Amino acid sequence: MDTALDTTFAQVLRRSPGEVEFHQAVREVFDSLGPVLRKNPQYADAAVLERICEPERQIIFRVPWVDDAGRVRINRGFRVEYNSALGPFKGGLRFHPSVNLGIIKFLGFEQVFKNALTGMPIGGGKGGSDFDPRGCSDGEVMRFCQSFMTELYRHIGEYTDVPAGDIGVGGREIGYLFGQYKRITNRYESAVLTGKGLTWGGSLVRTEATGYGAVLFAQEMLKARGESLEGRRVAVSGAGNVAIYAIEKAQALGARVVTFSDSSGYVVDEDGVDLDLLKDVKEVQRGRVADYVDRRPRAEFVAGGSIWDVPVEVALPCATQNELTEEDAKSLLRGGVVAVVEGANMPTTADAVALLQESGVLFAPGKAANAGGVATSALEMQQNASRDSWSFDYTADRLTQIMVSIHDRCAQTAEEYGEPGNYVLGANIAGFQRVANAMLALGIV
Ligand code: NDP
Ligand code: 2IT
Repeated sequence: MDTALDTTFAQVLRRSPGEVEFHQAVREVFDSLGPVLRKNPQYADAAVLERICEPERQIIFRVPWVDDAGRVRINRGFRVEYNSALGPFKGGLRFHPSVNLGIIKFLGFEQVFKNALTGMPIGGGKGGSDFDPRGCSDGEVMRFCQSFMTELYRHIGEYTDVPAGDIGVGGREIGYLFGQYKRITNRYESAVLTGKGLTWGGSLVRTEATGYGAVLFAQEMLKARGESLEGRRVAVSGAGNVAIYAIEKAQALGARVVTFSDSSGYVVDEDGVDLDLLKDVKEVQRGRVADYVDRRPRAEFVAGGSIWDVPVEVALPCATQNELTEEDAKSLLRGGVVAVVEGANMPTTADAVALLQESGVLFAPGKAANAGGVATSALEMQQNASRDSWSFDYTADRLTQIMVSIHDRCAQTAEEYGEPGNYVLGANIAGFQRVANAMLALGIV
């Protein structure tokens, strides 16, 4: 790294000790920025780098709730309002026991650049809680969401900060959160949250958008090399919102998805995933991936182990951070992988990314490839602002245009900086420049 980057990175380490995922996310962006800083001394003069690393506001709060047994439970709530140079803070809420401030900061930091890449008027933020919805009744989830919103409501708003879903937060949770916001504020402020249900302000295609978008990005990347997804063997990790709709789009484009997973193991289905069955298991029954094989005798469930041991040509990590390590990258290379596209946020470790890139594998970073979700959230905000709702096809076309333009922006930027095909560099530089230029224009704030 350059000296300016070194100094700022040392400051990040000093200010945020122990937040390893946050350090990893900053490091990954900084590794791309040397040439931009040399070309643009005005960024250093205005301390853009230091300011971009420091969230504008960080909110941490107690979330008390009562479980079905009448026991009082306490969780910790977070909202990190990272950067609002381009628009209101925008980003999801994650409910998972692993959530802590460092995780939310890494996600918020990534979100700033991702949202910039969409070309839409949205700043970056992220929030969540160490609450574990798994095993909770609907009533418990509702009471938790109501308590969470009883503090969060004062910090958010259509023009201020617009949360959405992430791991553990889907349509059900957004419903309970929106209901409590509406009740407390006595306002039907639709655009305060995105990912809403279709009858109360939600947008068609938002549910599908992240997974669809990641596959559209994969298709563009392959197309740039004169290849396609047609007939490819594909692995998609996870079995949640992003994974399910990545599988759906990959199959629609003629690929054969042979494996998916959750935190207990992975399923191999050589006949290709039966998506109706998977949706029933996950979206209707809220079950585990192992339940899929009970109803699909030819499929196999492998407890533990690594999904990346399954030989495939295209890998889509769609579960969680650091789920694809250097060892996994070696397995993928042995299995003949040609493209890795991140549906999740930072699922690939830094050494794994380096190995894949050195080996000539096409690699798409999450902040570009999974931006379809937040971009469609911005489309939901547009529909809410104009009190309109668009058709599925119109919204899906907008998503496609956005993913193609993110792809092209990353590819062109990489080329401009002398590293054609380096989508990590392209995404980081293009995202950074859009935020940095807005920050320069807005003065020292
Ligand atoms: P969901 O909660 O719907 O699903 C998460 C899935 O990942 C579950 O199947 C979960 O399994 C699995 N998973 C979680 N941790 C692990 C692990 N350690 N090993 C294996 N599997 C694991 O979340 P989403 O699909 O919404 O989010 C997935 C990823 O995509 C996250 O990184 C998120 O930040 C990112 N993302 C999401 C967007 C969205 O619009 N939802 C937009 C952009 C990015 P289990 O049930 O066992 O925990
Ligand atoms: O990581 C992400 O981009 C999301 N979880 C979606 C954020 C959003 O505001 O739709």
